[in-house]
Amino acid sequence: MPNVDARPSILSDDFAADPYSSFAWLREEAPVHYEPAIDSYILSRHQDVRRVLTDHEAFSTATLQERAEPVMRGPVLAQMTGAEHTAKRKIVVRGFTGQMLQQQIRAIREDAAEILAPFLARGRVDLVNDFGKPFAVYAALDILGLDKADWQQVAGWHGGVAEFITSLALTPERRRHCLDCAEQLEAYLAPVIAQRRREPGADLVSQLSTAEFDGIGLTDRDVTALVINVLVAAAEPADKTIALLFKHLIDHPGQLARVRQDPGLLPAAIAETLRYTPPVQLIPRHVERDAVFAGTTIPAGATVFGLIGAANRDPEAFADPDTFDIDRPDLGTARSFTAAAQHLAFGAGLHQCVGAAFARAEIETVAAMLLPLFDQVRYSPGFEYRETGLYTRGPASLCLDFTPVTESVVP
Ligand code: 2IO
Repeated sequence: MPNVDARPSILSDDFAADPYSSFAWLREEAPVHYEPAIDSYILSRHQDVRRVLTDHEAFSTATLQERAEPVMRGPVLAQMTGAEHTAKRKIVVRGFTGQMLQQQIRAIREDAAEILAPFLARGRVDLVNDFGKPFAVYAALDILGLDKADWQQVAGWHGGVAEFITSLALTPERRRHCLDCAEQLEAYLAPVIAQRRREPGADLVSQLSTAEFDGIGLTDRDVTALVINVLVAAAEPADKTIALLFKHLIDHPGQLARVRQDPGLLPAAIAETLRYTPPVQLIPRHVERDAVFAGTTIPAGATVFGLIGAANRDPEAFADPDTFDIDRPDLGTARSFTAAAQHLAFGAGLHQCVGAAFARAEIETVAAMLLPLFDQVRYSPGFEYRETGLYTRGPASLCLDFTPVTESVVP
């Protein structure tokens, strides 16, 4: 018998405190790691995670029927296949690219300036809780065309929905709370969808409400699920990415100075942040047919998790993977937000993140606004850095001091 206790479970406290220190062990010693508590297999090598995400015959997204559908109130984009997937994905893509994206960038600048305003004269901000979380919800509401006056309510419901999707184990009480949040969000959206069907605007809720697929419109259930899908997918990773970007830059003052001098380096800094510390750390798939990895068979019917965080630190894919380096030649910044990305932060294959281009524009816009404030940026006295989350992961807070400013940040 192997000494099973020597295997660091991804459900252990040690892993939760710092998953990155377990990744090398997983890739080298347990590339097919079984977690009995969640009856799932964990894959951590870059080529294996990519294979799970791109071999759609062998690995499907059927896991989302249990993992997401109860709180999404219907099927999300990632669950769809074939012509339906292609058609509906196109509708969603149009909602935040091209002309729509240009408008959204203007809204993002206004949102960011508004949320930041009270902290400027103080010269102190918690980039996660004061800024990132409200900002992430604002930006998602902008895409959808929902009322930002209701942001706090929506943020609360979003929290419950996201908790359901990203928890590896839920108590019955928490499960009930998450489902309550989802039901309230669904009830909140119902009259909005009815109104947009009557008087459509340019927003994504209107586009989904009036779209036709094979001559048939989407049902309320279909629209609701896609709206919640976009809300969660836009809001959940955004505050984490903003905070992680600034944490890494502050920890690497030379790279921070260069990015401040030349914001043209921001896409590289964002791409490297996504590689080094992806805000979505794992992706589940349902195994449709027996699959062999590193000599071990994962049986049809099993659930498998691709560990993006570990894949992105695989020395087979990236030289010196545990170093944050915005100049790394093996990242390929230009393709980092496309289907050709080498890092797996946006997934890969047919279901690769539909919002990648939006995410890049969003984070770049906000970071370009924050950078000029941060000439003397430092951690606030007594601040202790801590990350939370296994599925989606980011700083619990990021308390920063900077030189107070009195004038507006929006030029
Ligand atoms: C929302 C987990 C934040 C997605 C999910 C049910 C489906 C899909 C993802 C990402 C990130 C979220 N899965 N986005 O991993 O839409």
